[in-house]
Amino acid sequence: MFNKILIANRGEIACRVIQTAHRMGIKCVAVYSEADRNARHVAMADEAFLLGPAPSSESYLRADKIIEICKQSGAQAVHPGYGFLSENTGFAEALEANGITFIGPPSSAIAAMGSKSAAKEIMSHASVPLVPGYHGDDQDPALLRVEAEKCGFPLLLKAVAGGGGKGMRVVEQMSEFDEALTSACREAKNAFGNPDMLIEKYLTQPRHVEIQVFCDQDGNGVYLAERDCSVQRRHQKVIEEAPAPGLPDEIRVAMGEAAVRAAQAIDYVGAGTVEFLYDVDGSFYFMEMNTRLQVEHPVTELITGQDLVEWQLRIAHGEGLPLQQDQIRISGHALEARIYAEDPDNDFLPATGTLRYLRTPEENAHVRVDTGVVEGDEVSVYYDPMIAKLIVWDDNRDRAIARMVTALEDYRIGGLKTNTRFLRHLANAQPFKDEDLDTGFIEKHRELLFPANNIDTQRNLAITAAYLLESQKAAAFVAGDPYSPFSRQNSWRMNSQYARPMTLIHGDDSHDLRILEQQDHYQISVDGADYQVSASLNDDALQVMINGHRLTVHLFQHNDSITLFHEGEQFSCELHCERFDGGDESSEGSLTAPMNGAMVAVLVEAGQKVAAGETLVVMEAMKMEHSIKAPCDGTVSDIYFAEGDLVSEGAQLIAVTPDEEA
Ligand code: MV4
Repeated sequence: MFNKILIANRGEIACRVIQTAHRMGIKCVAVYSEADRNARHVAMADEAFLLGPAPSSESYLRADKIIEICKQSGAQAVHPGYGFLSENTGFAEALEANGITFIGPPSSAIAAMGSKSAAKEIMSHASVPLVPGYHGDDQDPALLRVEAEKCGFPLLLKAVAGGGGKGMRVVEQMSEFDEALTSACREAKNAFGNPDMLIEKYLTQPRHVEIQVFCDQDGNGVYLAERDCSVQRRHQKVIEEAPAPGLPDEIRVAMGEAAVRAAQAIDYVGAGTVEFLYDVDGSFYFMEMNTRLQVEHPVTELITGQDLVEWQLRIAHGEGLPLQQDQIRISGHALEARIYAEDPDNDFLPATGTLRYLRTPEENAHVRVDTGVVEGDEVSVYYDPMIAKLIVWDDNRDRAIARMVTALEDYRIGGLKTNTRFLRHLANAQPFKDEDLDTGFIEKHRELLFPANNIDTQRNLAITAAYLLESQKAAAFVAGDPYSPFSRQNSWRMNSQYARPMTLIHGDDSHDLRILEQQDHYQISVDGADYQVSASLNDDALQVMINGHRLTVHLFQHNDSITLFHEGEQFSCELHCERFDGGDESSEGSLTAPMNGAMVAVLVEAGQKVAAGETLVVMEAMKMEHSIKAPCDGTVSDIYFAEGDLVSEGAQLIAVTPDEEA
């Protein structure tokens, strides 16, 4: 087995490959860009080398530098992951030329699958079912018209050099064909440098079912069941699962055997995926073959109990297939959700920012998190904004879905927008549970998947206020002031008639709260609605009883912004920081503390003459400042607290002798 390999990738897949390699006792070399200097995969590797600046073209795509680092580090093989150089024939060839093993298929196999028409020609000879249509080299428009007539309508024009949904055009009827062909060719020429088209019968409600295949260097091949990746958005997979719901065993076998034939037809070695369009009538047709380990491979691992990266390493090192076909068993059901930094409410625009708060579901036999980030990491513009893959497994699909919904609720991310709420609504949608799956799923169920926010704003504001008060006490306790009224964790409460003000901003609305601290709870008034709230805080979890309803929520605060997480929903608001100039009647002229707080400024000295209304000291609480002013002309006689002291509500802060008394 290899002693040392280099992972020519980043993010979750780099971490994932390192995990398996380390389990097999293989040393790992990571490569990184300047933007990934502190990335998780760099920390996990045994050694790491800087490739260059952040842009992929200057880092992860620099094949020459990667080969140089292999020589420098003594790495015997390279795992390319997916994306970047994973399907780059030049890179595979250059590695082989330098005596370094490419953990993937022969470059000839990658090349063979690079062209849709060439791939289809190979498949047709391997008796792999193809969508009826035309995929010849003759691109004479007159001939294409004849082929279109034969195919029937609706038909699909597909760019031979296209992929991932690019360069496709549906033609409903013959009268549209010429214009569609002209524009499709023009687009393909501009996008791929190749105007050639193939014609296919258009399947209106296909599912995307793909087979995981593995071949060893002796030409043996097996399939490890299938994955259903129909739930996509603009050709980006969103949720993948294995096995494909409702796929009859005989179709599984026929599809798997066709996929193995497809792989063997191109002398494939290693992990590969053969994608099929699965039609409503039970027919299936070759779509394309991916010559890399797919993002969604974990769902196959969970239902087969196999580590596909271990298979890749063993096969790349010359070993035979770890299992024969009749030894491969599938059990249960697995789902994968791709967690992205993106904004579903803004057309899924990629989001960037800092992962200021990151809490992941507990991992166990049912829940797996493949991620390349940790709390505090930046999600940058340079790379795919995937935060993690959340994979769940259970005995059957319904239970697996339930686990996914719960795991998504437990996946809490603060600091940038993510798609977790969308994913939870998708996994929890009845049509998804009913297996109403086809590639148009998301569009078809848009109303369900993008529900309006119906959160209880006032209730959430009251809970947030309780959180702020509890976290302030916890902070005081941690600050080591056991005598501070803030630090009494158990039943500390002031029996006060002073209703402390707090202003919270939610969206464009400002909400003035009034908080009365009672013996064992807060009385919180929000926009006229009254809440009896008792709460206890443990790290980010707030157990709260509000008007008799007990629940647990999680909260995260960054500066003045607080985000509340509950059942997959998020609620954010801002603590309004304002200078509170004694506007409340109870503090008018009073030289006592209007609430618990800290002294932030003592502006006078004992013996100093002061004028009525002059600010003497300033307190701070709940990010608000309160100025204590002279009630009359006079002389400061005593100052009882210094700057930085914590003071209790009602404590005498300063004394002023009025002039008439002097
Ligand atoms: C099709 C099709 C319907 N009929 N071919 C999309 C990307 C590329 N992999 C092939 N694709 C399709 N080819 C015929 N003859 C529908 C799609 C398609 C699709 C396929 C799989 C997963 C998601 C998809 C989303 C839109 C269209």
